[in-house]
Amino acid sequence: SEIFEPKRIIVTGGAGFIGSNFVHWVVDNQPDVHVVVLDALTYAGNLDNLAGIPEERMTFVHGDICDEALLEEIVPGVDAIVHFAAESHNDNSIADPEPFVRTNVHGTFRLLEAARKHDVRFHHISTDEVYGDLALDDPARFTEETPTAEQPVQLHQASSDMLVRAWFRTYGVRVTISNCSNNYGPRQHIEKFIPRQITNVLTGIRPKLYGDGLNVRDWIHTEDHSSAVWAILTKGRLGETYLIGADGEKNNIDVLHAILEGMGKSADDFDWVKDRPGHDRRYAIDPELRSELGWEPKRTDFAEGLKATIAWYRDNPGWWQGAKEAVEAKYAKQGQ
Ligand code: NAD
Ligand code: TDX
Repeated sequence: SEIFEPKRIIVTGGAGFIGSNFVHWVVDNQPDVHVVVLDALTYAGNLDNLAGIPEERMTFVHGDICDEALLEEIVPGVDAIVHFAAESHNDNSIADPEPFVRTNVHGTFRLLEAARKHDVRFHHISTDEVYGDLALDDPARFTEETPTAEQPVQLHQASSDMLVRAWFRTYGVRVTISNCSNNYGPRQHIEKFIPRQITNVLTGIRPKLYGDGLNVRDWIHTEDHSSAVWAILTKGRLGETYLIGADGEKNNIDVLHAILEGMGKSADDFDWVKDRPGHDRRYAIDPELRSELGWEPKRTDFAEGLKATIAWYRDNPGWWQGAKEAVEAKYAKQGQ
């Protein structure tokens, strides 16, 4: 099948965790591509995430994906929009869902309208959590056929996926969707599980484990997510949904033990805290991407990846220290 070769792409949410890792990946691996980052720099966005990228490779636009007039300025003439911008943290969505509906649903709608008007290829970054959760002993994993979930924390993500499918079917917008499992790696916000615990240890706070610690997440290094998105953007079938995963299932307590061990702490050096309401038990991806697009994850050694991630937070205290107190104060208020 034909290979799509975009030369100028908009990356929304490119100052966030996964988006910035994708921008670095494109700059490092696709020398002919110019990236336009569109990011509102919410609490989760950080311009430092794009430090070191030369001007001739990237243009940064500070703005909101819901801003129709701004999209009219920057979308004409680009070949593709790769859409990472979102409210992404489940604990926040339980506490206050409104920004999630605004950015994830209305923002995706605005981008789809701009892509339709200017005939621009659109790739939508979604998440495995739209498929709800699995029992710990379920032999099945999520596939493209798994029905979408019905919990509030997932509905805004599932809704945006439905919009994308509708804009393909009704208006013929050239779309693809990917639903990836849990990412880890450098530049992840310290509200998330792995960076929260690493920076807890670095600041002398005991790590915090929700519930019984047996919830399972399917971990993938963010670099592998980036290469998978590029494979889908350039070789994926239009209208298709692709699940991205790297066979990385682990329960939270095992991940925490690996962090503690890697940082010279004893295995019981942490606190059990209040569980997340409606806490999804297990996410697990059955990736069909490999055979179809020839994509393979490379960073599948979790111990090595975790070690590198711990080193990154240790070596970059200036990146996270300013946010630490407020993040922990917010969690303390929630009993977490
Ligand atoms: P993040 O919270 O680190 O980054 C989100 C970025 O979007 C930030 O830079 C923020 O400033 C920007 N943004 C938010 N609202 C915006 C708006 N209205 N206009 C413009 N920019 C806006 O998120 P992340 O972890 O990088 O996740 C990105 C996407 O990938 C989300 O949809 C998330 O659900 C999905 N995903 C995440 C994971 C994971 O493990 N983190 C796994 C699979 C899928
Ligand atoms: O302090 C903590 N202690 C703890 O036990 C935190 C922050 C989390 N947890 C648990 C909850 C989850 O079982 O760790 C697991 C991972 O939590 P998060 O990092 O919040 O990720 P998760 O809820 O699994 O959501 C992630 O995957 C789906 C991403 O953050 C989402 O953006 C993505 O859509």
